Amino acid sequence: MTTVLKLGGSVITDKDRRETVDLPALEAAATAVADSFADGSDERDEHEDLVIVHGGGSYGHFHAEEHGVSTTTGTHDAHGALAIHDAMKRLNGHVLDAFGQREVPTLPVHPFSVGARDADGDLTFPLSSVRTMLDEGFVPVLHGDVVAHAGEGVTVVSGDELVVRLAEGLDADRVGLCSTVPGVLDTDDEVVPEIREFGDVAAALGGSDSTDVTGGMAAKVRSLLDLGAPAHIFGPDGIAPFLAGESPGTRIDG
Ligand code: IP8
Repeated sequence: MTTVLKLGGSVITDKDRRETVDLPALEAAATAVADSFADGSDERDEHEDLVIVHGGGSYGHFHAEEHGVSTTTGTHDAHGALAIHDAMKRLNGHVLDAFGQREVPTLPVHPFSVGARDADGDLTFPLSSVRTMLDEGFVPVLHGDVVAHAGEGVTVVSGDELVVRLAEGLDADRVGLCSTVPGVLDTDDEVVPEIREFGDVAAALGGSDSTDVTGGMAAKVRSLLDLGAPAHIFGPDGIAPFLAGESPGTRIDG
């Protein structure tokens, strides 16, 4: 069983205050994952292989916006690219600390050093380091980042893109996106239990209202509909049930 879990940047940071971790939220997420590992046996039964991805929140997105960099518009300014990457490494350090303190065997994978985009913007992302870490019993932790992009210099790669790449490349069985909301909400703010095509929710999905260069819920739903595996979008309370094999929030299955 291979599980890919994304912790949204707006879950683990205060998205409106520059470089501010939401420590209680990050610690609660790390505890939920640690508890699922410690679930009564030495075997990691429910999610034998777990890969964690986290978003940019008030780290990557502030810097990306300042330097005018998105997933399609790049920069040739190395200082700008490094400002974004370094901010994401700082956030990744906080994430690793929280998981490490709870004995989850997390190790970082920095996408800037692994992936690249071709001139069409398509992402190449070799998975040998992730696969080897999994085989050795570790939990790789990736994050939204910047990558070299043919013809653009450097562009942003979102955590959601990485989730799709990981899910496809690792043939994942379960994909979970932990967001600040309890699922995809309809126009009455009720959680939509299942989405099978984008038209089901197009009217209800607006853009993200905080600084976010990679798109909000609409972009997430579109990318998850393209996956071969069912995906789930849920709030922070959904992490434990998701890792226990339940289906909290919205199930997305194109
Ligand atoms: O929050 C974006 O990742 P996301 C990362 O998953 C940067 O969209 C560098 C803005």
